[in-house]
Amino acid sequence: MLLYDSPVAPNPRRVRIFLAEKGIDIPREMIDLGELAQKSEEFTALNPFQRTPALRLENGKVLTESTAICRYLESLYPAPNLFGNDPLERAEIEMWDRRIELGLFTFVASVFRHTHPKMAAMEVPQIAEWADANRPRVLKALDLLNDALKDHRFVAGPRFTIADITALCAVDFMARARLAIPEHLSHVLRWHAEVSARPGAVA
Ligand SMILES: N[C@@H](CCC(=O)N[C@@H](CS)C(=O)NCC(=O)O)C(=O)O
Repeated sequence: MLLYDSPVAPNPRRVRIFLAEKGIDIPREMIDLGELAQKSEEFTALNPFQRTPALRLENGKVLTESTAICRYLESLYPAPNLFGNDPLERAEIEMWDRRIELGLFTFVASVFRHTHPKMAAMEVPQIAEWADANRPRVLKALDLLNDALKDHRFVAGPRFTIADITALCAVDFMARARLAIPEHLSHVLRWHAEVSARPGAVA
């Protein structure tokens, strides 16, 4: 297997943290997004969507989408379990992972991609008003997350899962979009401190 990874990019980081939590290491090739290497002919042949991460398998197939890559790796390396052990837990983790990816990560990414000068070559057209429209959505999503974290220690329940990895990468990505966790969201702050202290968070 070969993982196409990009330093500092938040979606590849999801896979890096997942690998660290599993205690596994797989060979990597760096795709420099700053140099638009994702748009090269060679990488486009692997992933026509021109995004990282991507995982090339022994049989030549290529998986993309962070969650799909992690789900595949979960099947190969089941312990520790990060996707759920029974039908209800699996569904709850999936529910939260999708809520965070579609209802927080995407909003943060829109603010970053539509404001940062370095993103102008990737986000065409860059629309400042779209960033403005997404800032309050980020705050609303964090409010909802704060409410959920009143009742459970981690995003999807009492234990650390893939949903925490997605949420950690989304929340850390906020700094690059010049957004901060509001101070009154004490449960988000408490959760963020705890998950940031895990060894895998440095990935
Ligand atoms: N939904 C995809 C998103 C992948 C994605 O957007 N990756 C970013 C890096 S964080 C990328 O490759 N951007 C390059 C570009 O926009 O041209 C996933 O979960 O893997």
